[in-house]
Amino acid sequence: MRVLVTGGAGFIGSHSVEALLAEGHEPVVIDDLSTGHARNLTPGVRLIRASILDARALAEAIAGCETVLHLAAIVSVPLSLERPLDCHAVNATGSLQVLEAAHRAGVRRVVQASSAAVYGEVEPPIGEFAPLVPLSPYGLQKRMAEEYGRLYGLHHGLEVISLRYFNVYGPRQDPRSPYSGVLSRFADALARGEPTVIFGDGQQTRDFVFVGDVARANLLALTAPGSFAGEAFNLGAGRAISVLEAHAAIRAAVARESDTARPGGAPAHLPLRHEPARSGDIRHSLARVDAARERLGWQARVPFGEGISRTVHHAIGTPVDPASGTRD
Ligand code: UD2
Repeated sequence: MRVLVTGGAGFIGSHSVEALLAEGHEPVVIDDLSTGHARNLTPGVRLIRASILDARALAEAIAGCETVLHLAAIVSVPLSLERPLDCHAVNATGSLQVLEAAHRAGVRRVVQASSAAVYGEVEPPIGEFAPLVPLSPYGLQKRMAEEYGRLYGLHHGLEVISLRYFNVYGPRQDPRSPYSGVLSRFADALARGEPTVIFGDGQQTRDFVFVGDVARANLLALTAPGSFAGEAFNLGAGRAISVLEAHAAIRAAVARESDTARPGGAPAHLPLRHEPARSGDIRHSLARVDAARERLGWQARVPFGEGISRTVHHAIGTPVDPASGTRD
């Protein structure tokens, strides 16, 4: 199956491209490389370097594709508050462009990345039928994309499945932006022996799901037999972990890993600072994951400890790019 992967050179995208290749599919990637990297892609994968807002490039990329995995987005809650128009353009209008291009190209199914942010502050565990009252432009934009997807099903027979990711982590998540996922920031800083910051008391919890599990869910959603038009599924591990617990797990993994890499070389001093809680942060987030298990046959497999080891291994093993200061 030929699959267009928007944002395919990014964090979740590149893992999804690998999962598609491993099953013998043919991914085609459109990515403007705003946060992704061409080096994330397996050599030989076709990359069209363009934004999803470029209708002509999108039409060219989508031609001949049976399905679309739409991941391209500006993925940040705080950034969507600072730059709502830019984020709206990519996350809402861009998603609409992808749906329109898919409809015109006769695509059968679109699987699109949504987010736990569509729920806002809801009593966990959060099921798919919880009220959708997003607290940020980002959550609203993802919700709009879901709703557009439902309408394309209703009016054009395009099957659109929305996957509501919870907190995805793992190798290749960019750690160097202030908006990066907390675990990539901790792994990168602790691997360098740099200070880490916990916003608030650290007792806030998240449902951390490993990127390999998310890539497998994307693949299942693209290929599952049956009809799922307009449906949305939570993707989480179904376990609440506090930021403090995660910090301790990463610190331990860094000490273990540094010792293996350089015996006796574990950083001696790993300072931890507390700062005031980030405005707009939700306190607790935990997914109910029964729907994905029952309908798609998916559940997270990688235990948190193992996911952390792989993330830390990558952070320690990847040289820092001297030009950008970023890791692979
Ligand atoms: C995640 C997603 C976001 C959206 C949202 C849905 C990421 C990067 N963001 O936002 O796109 O889907 O979930 O609810 O996956 N923190 C620290 N120290 C740091 C960085 C963060 O203590 O250096 C805290 C932060 O204040 C928050 C928690 O860690 O309480 C998680 O922060 P995050 O930015 O990784 O993810 P979140 O849950 O805000």
